[in-house]
Amino acid sequence: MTKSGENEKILPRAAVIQDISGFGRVSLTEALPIMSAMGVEVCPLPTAVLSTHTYEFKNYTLLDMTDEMEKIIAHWEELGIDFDAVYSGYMSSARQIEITTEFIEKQKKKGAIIVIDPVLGDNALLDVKTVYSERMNDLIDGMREMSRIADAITPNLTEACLLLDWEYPKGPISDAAIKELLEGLSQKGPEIVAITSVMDRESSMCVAVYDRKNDLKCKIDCGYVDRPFHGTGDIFTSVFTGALMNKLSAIDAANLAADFVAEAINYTIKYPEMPIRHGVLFEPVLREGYFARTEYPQRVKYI
Ligand code: PXL
Repeated sequence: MTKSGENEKILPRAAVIQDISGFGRVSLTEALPIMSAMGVEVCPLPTAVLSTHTYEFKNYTLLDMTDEMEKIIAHWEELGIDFDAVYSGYMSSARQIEITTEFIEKQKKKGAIIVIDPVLGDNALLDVKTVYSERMNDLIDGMREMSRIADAITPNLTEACLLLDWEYPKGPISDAAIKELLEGLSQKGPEIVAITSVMDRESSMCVAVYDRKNDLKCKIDCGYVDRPFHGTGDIFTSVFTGALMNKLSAIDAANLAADFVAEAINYTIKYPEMPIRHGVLFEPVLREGYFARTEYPQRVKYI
């Protein structure tokens, strides 16, 4: 087949750059089924292969794919494959961030939309002290730099604070503080910022979204369940990216992503015996044909 033949697309195509963890529902084991169900052709570029994710599991195996990533990209380039979107998540070395940045810069020039989830940590998880593992401390500067070239970023509140060098707030945060965070992150480059896991009142969680081009800021209500959930950031960014690729606006895409996560959480809380580290039950939401529905709840409140 010719180069241009390889690049012919029936569906929108995304390169998804993150780890594959065999057990525990994160990263590619979420992005692949979810984005496929949204009608996206997903091309995984694995950053690492793990036996499980790194939260609460001991003795997990981790095969770093840094060297392989360059070879995979070289082959894709040789074939002339281009992408409508690049979504990057968990990285296992600073060098990987450089490789990913170079790839993203080339794809962005060719018109790809760039979504970066600067995966680093989550204070909402009881015993994760800001970063998922010591290794993540070496990645903060790289994530800060790479986030600049994104069209959209999806940090959780911990990562938003790490990117801006803010102290993690101990309690609920005001709309004024939320706006400052959104603007601070957007000033660094991305036109769209969605911050997940934001507690805006006692017993109330939201996703805060800034669409700079349309000068819109909003909070998307996530409801509240008094326990942490794992792997929900990756689910959020998968749905969000798939929705942007299907031409939804930033705020509609974030509304859909938050609603999908809320449905997965509703299934999960039916099984209180399920450990946090097993993630959330998103599979039944897919089985029900979530993305074939014609209407979704509106959770948006402009600020
Ligand atoms: O969901 C974030 C994530 C992704 N990948 C790996 C992780 C985590 C968080 O624990 O350990 C390997």
